[in-house]
Amino acid sequence: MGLFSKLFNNKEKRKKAEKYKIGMMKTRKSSLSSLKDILQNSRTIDEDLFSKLEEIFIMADVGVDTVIEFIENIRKVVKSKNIDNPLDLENIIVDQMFELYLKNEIINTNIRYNKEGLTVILFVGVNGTGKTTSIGKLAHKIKQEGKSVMMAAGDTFRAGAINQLKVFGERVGCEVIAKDAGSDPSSVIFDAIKQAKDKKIDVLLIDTAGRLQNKKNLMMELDKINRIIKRETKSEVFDTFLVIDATTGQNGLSQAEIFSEVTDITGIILTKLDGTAKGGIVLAIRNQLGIPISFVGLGEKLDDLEYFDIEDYIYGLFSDFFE
Ligand SMILES: Nc1nc2c(ncn2[C@@H]2O[C@H](COP(=O)(O)OP(=O)(O)OP(=O)(O)O)[C@@H](O)[C@H]2O)c(=O)[nH]1
Ligand SMILES: [Mg+2]
Repeated sequence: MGLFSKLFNNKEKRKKAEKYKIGMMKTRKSSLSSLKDILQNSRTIDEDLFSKLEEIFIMADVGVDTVIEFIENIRKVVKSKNIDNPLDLENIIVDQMFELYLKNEIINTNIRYNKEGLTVILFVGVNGTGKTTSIGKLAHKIKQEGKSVMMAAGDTFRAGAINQLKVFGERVGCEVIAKDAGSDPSSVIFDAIKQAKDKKIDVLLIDTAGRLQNKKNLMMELDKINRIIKRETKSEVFDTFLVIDATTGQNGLSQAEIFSEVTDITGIILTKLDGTAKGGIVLAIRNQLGIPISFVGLGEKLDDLEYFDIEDYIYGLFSDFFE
């Protein structure tokens, strides 16, 4: 039994990972569905088998460079342990994926709470990735954890966006600070921080507009917002979460590169992992960007946002192996 299988031999752990198992069904049942069959129907571990494995993980959007490294690691283990039964690869694949993710550094996916007072979290990302929905979900989660939350409608571009946030505010039961459409986002943010501080709110979640203007404008707008947050909270430390839609695959990675160039991204919220067969994108993000994934969206309901957890994620990818 591999290290990872041992870990998931535990009922409690499986229960905790259940959301990932359900949410990642598309990836498991399409991109990775042939994995088990291929291992069962291969008689030896040879180049043909390795190239089939490579193809499967590339299909799942793990990213070519990452897949090459991953397969190479599997090859090494097979060689050093003299493994010749293809079925033994199940455990090796799972354990090596775990190692690939954990190499180098410890990943802190928690919110950086400001111990001195108000914690501010800014949400950025292109159109339709799920910023507003994720704010609603995160507000719900933070409230459930016993903290008070407020939202700021910093997406003043469309009236619809402001209303959407207000609806989330009602559902979650928290106040939403908003001005009319067309107002300066910075002035909404300024007001929201003031009110949140006056009311001794623990966490303020700030929505922003998703249109990806040219890089220079984006940079100027985010600079201005960052300055206001730092000045009004008297703190240099706050989280900026970049929201990426998992269904956009490698395109999401380029968005992350652009945003990283214009502002300091502290974490990624990867949404719609439930809606894609290419859930391997998590590993590509990890390997190519080096920005931690803080949360994943696993559905449209209010409680479908989970802290990113690599063990649960790998269980979501390979739970068929454990059955
Ligand atoms: N299945 C699924 N749908 C999601 C998830 N997160 C967001 N969505 C859906 O994605 C759509 C867009 O979400 P929004 O929150 O409006 O996206 P946005 O980034 O705020 O969009 P703009 O304000 O237009 O920039 C909505 O229909 C959401 O329900 C998720 O994790 N899973
Ligand atoms: Mg929005």
